Amino acid sequence: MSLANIRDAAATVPNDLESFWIGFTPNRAFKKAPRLIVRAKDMYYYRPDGRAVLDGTAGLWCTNAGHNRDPIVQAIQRQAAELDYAPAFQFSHPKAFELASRLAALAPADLDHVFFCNSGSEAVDTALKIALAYHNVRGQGARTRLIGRERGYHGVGFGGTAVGGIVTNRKYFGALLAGVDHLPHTYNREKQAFSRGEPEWGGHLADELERLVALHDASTIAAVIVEPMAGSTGVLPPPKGYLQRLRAICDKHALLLIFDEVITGFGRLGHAFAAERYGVTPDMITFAKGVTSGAVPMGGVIVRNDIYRTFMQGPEHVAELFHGYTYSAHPLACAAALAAIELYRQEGLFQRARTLEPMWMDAAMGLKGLPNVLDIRTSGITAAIDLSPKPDAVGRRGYDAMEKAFHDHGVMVRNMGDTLAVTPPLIVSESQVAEIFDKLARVIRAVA
Ligand code: PXG
Repeated sequence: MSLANIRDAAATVPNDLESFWIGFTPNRAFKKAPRLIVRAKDMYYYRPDGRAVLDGTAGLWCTNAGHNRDPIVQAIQRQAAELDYAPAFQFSHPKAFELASRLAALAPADLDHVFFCNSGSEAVDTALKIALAYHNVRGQGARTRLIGRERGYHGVGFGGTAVGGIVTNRKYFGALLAGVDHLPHTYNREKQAFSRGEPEWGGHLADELERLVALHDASTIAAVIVEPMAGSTGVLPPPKGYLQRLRAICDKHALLLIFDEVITGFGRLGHAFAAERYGVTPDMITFAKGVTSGAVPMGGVIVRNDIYRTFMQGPEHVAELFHGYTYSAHPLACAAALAAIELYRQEGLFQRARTLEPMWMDAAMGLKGLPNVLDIRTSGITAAIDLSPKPDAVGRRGYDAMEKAFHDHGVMVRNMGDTLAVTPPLIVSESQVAEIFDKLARVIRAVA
């Protein structure tokens, strides 16, 4: 095709629904009845026809400050006009350092050094690579095993998929990483159903780490990675004492403990990080999503001083870590993150999540007793509702509920199979909480 023809073709190509292959989404069903959003403000999304949809999901657990907040919008606009891009390696820009300092101040204890990337998946793979390299640099290169957990979600990179524990995310993709093992998940419906917050039963499951250490020997294990509260699998708050026991076993055997806080960071559980809520300090924290309140892609890893210092050896003209991304600490992301963190601080949104939690929990638990409701779990401003699957179509009831909520009731919730997840922005008002669960009750009756 000549250049002129290409230009003509581009001008006449219809914007149909075929070309875009949407991830983690049933494409054919979506394209029959698209759920399109064209605009957003604060707690609301707006459809092409102008109808408002109450955001019960904070996008994908990320717009914690609400949508299109003026200070964040303005910060991005200013930054785009001032500095579009600076090289991520060998050169840098001031906001990257300013943001790293802000994040180090937010993180607990001596988690004082920040490595930037662009998503939760990259953050996880970065943390796993730092763990392997750390042991290498300190002369324990045989520590190559990584331990994740059943039902864990750590993004879609090969590392994150390997340590993850959601079978559909793993089974199509071959052998993944060698030398990975998994802790058992912490959910037991018989012992835990309708627990208010962190369940009493299950702390002892952390001791399974001792079994894995006995099997593989500590000298072959680099790190353990868990979500403090497992999100994507359907909100599994950690049993009381579980994370403390995991920490103690990691200490005993010099295993690095990584908390994947991509969902739990930035107020979702009422604190800057879940590490603070649970009083357990990991060796690394991965973050993404809420760091910019979803406005620009960004992720990263916060590491403890000792890890950073271990790398700061050797000739000073040689890079200490052979890892990084072209868009690490992108100026637009840094500007958005600085504005989001300032907004969280000014509006006290982490504290607000903490204050709202009892009311939130009561509202969620109000769905108990409705048809097919098998369990409800909450922690911070998150809730998951397990519906019983239709015998002939697992996941159908959940999918129908998500669709009906959006199309018929103007509220966005997400389904993971037959589990519904509700995780609104932290600016949600008490009356909006009531509205979300009121509408969900109607939806749950409609899919009975
Ligand atoms: N770790 C955790 C704990 C996550 O929740 C990732 C890593 C990966 O982040 P990126 O930015 O690469 O997507 C996540 C992402 C859901 C859902 O349905 C959750 C996520 C993403 C998409 C959907 O709960 N979490």
